[in-house]
This record gives sequence, C-alpha cells and structure tokens, in this order.
Amino acid sequence: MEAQLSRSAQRVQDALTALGLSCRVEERSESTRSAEEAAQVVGCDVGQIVKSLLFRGTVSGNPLFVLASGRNRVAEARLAEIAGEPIAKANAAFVREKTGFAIGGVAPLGHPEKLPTVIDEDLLQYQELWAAAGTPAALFRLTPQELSVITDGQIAAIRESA
Ligand code: 5CA
Repeated sequence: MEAQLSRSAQRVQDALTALGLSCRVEERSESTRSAEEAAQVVGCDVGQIVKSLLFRGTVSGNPLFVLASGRNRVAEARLAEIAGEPIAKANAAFVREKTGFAIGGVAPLGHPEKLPTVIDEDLLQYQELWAAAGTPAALFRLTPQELSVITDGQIAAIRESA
C-alpha cells in the first residue's frame, strides 16, 4: 500500500489523472524544497528539475508562470519582452493566490485558474523531468512533451547567459 498523499499533493495527482496522464505523485521523507535538494533526492541532474516560478507584470499586475530548468537563472529581460511589459518576481501571497500552492511546492498544474506560461527551451533536451507536486516533499516525473501538454506553455529561450 502506498501512503496517502497530503491534500495539496493529491490535488496535483487528481489534475494529472484528469488530463489522462499516467504520472504518479511521490511524497518523499526528505525535503525537495529547492531544485538542488530535489535533484539529490531523485538522483537526477539539477537541469532536469522543473522550477515553477511566478512573475507579475508591473503595469498590468497579470501573472506570468515560468517553468525553468533547475540549472538556469531566468533572464527577466527576456520575460519582459515576452510579456510586453516589465515584470517582477511575485510575492508569496500572489504565488499562493494564483497557483494555490506555497513556495517550495508550486506544481506546474492544479491551479485555480489557467496561467499564461513560458517554458524554458533548455528543458526539452532531457528525456525525463521532475516537477514539484504541491508540497516541499512531493514530486512527479514527466517528459518535456507532457509538460508542454499540461501547461500549453510558450517555449522560449529564457536562460540568463553567464
Ligand atoms: N520543490 C522544488 C523543486 S521542484 C521547488 O519548488 N523549486 S522551485 O525552484 O520551483 O521553487 C522555489 C523558488 O521559489 C525559488 O527558486 C525562488 O525563485 C522562489 N522563491 C523563493 N522564495 C521566494 C519569495 N519570498 N518570493 C517569491 N519567490 C520566492
């Protein structure tokens, strides 16, 4: 018997199932709060961890959801070009309001409303990815194609060059 998922993780599992995906949410005993921790716990490259980040247009106040490779720093100037306005990182309350999850466990799906989404093109080079699933210890494995289907995101080059 698998242990019962916590409520937020179950919400992600239900959203995956509703989309017809076979992905299984796993809740671990160790923290997967950061991309580095998550990569250690599942034993993958940090680049395979999907960071789910929320930004906000400074003019419109609209959310912009960004799925970035755990290896990359996001170029906010590129996001501003895509958004057509300056953007800033959302605060914790806006993250909670728009995604339904607390920072450290924000999943790419299961949100109360559909969010305009940008996907880091560097995620497409991997055969499998891992994303947060609602809590700082919950994850699921997926392919870049599944990430694209789940979020209907726009694929773009958003890596900050070193
Ligand atoms: N569970 C892990 C691995 S999937 C995870 O959720 N990683 S994450 O990168 O998607 O989420 C953590 C991110 O939240 C950090 O990279 C950071 O960009 C963001 N964050 C952390 N603190 C704050 C804060 N106070 N306000 C806004 N964003 C924050």
